[in-house]
Amino acid sequence: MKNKKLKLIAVISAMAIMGLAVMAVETPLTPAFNTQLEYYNPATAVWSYDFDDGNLSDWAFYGNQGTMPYTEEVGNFSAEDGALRATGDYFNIATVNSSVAYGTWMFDVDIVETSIHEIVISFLTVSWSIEANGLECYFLQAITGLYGTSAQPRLQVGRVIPTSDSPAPRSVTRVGRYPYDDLLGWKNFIITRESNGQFYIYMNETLIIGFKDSMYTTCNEFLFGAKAGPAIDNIVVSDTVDFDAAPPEFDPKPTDKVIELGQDFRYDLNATDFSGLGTWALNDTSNFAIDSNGVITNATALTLGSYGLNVSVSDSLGFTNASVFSVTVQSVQSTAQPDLTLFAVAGVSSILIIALVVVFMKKRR
Ligand SMILES: [Ca+2]
Ligand SMILES: [Ca+2]
Repeated sequence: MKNKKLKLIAVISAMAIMGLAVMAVETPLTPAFNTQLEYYNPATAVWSYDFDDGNLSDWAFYGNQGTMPYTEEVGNFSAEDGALRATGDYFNIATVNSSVAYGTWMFDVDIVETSIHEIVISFLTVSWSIEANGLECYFLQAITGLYGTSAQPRLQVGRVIPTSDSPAPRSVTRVGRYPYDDLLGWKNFIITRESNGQFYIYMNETLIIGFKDSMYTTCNEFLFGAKAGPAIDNIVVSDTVDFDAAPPEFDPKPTDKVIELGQDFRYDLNATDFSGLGTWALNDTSNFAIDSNGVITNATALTLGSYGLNVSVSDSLGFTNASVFSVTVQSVQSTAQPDLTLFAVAGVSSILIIALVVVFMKKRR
């Protein structure tokens, strides 16, 4: 467990994987962003285990195998080396009571390759069953080999919801994935969840995945599952967010705007961040200005054309997020108006037809 202030240097390399859920298909892997920080605020743990006394009496062990619905087998774990290590022949599942649904989950995992290439930590489990191995949960999954259609070692995060499907009564939504070639060995994980549902997952204090989900608001169990080999240790769970290395989130994301020539431009942007917002900035300060509340206005009379704006916002720790959008200034005439010409033509045509009909009828008399 880390109980000292982390001192690291920050680099943000790219922004990705925030927000939208991706259904459980093998989509191309997208590098997430690497962020590090100097911010860790240790809290009082709600529960913790370092397994150094070898006592596993609070934990329950299960095992399963095959394809869904899984059959129940004997699961086995040992704490002989001071960590909770899976030792049984089948897929071993260890569970312990946990009521934390918002806050911080910290743990170390010894990532060891197994025949099924998968380690699961259902850190927020509402309910689960042997047959489905997780029914209602948020999970972190370490993939060490061929899994689905990809053998790329990776970390995946997602949500499981129950369904009426058979024989697999659950639906898995992977909300984020992070390719990582050097995945084997002991790795430190920190997961935080804010009251608005925002999750961040860090590996070795580097932000790897973020997503927002509010389906599950309670928790009953913490679950660790693997075939023989992998272990978990130094689990510390608190009900406060103790770690932040994430940049602000735009809320909502800026969108393209259109104004008419001669109009003033005003756009009030918003962003949220657990540690509080720092400063706003714009690329084009000759034509636009942005104030400390994220309100963008024109700094000069805007001429016809399109302006590409890059707006950035930092948090109080210096982590920055940016977004790109455009402001288009169009002439007043180009705004959509009802086409009066067409009505005029239609009107003239109607009069002509009526006139012809009248003439025709007169001739028949
Ligand atoms: Ca230990
Ligand atoms: Ca932050």
